[in-house]
Amino acid sequence: MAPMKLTYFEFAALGEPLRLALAQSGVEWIDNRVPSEQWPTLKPTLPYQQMPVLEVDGAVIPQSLAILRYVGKIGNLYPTDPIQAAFADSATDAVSDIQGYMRGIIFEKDADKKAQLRKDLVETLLPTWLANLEKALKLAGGEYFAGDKLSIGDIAVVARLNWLTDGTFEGVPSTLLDESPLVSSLVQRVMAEPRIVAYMEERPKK
Ligand SMILES: N[C@@H](CCC(=O)N[C@@H](CS)C(=O)NCC(=O)O)C(=O)O
Repeated sequence: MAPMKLTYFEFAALGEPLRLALAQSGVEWIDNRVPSEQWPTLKPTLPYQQMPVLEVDGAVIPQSLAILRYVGKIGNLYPTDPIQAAFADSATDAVSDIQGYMRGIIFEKDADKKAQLRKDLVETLLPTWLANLEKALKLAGGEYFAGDKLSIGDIAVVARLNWLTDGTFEGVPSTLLDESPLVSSLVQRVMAEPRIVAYMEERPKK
């Protein structure tokens, strides 16, 4: 079987959870990062005319969450127990909620509205979101969102938090996780996984 190929833009957004999950899964994969100038040519060839897509043995899988679950299933990162799988999905879906809001900020053209949306994100939405994640983790035993094992739900949350705190998303303080000890330890635990450490060292620094 040829290595899987993940095709996405060069930035984190919807691609980074998939890259972390692929890295953690241990499968062979190609990190195909498309420069924005090549996008207009590629766009009409893709199933939903959007990225990410994952190519597996000639099949082109669209939609980031479908890809994430697929990688979870083949990479032992998606619980076989339906209830635990639902908890992994809940964490992933909670990430989609905040992603929708962040997308609104990124695409807002009016500078005043953008600043207000950013303020609401940092002062209201993120603290509430983090408090809810903290509760979900506590309920699940404190370490992971789906029982006692790393899943795609943890990876989705951690990838989003990395993006929020690495300085690329303007206005989010580096102290974001100070009031969320369980979430904060989850980030450290996931980012210390040896395969993820290796991916972080090798990935393009851009
Ligand atoms: N629901 C889709 C959304 C994909 C999406 O919005 N992709 C964006 C990048 S984050 C894209 O391809 N934008 C370029 C375009 O639509 O032309 C998913 O989760 O994969």
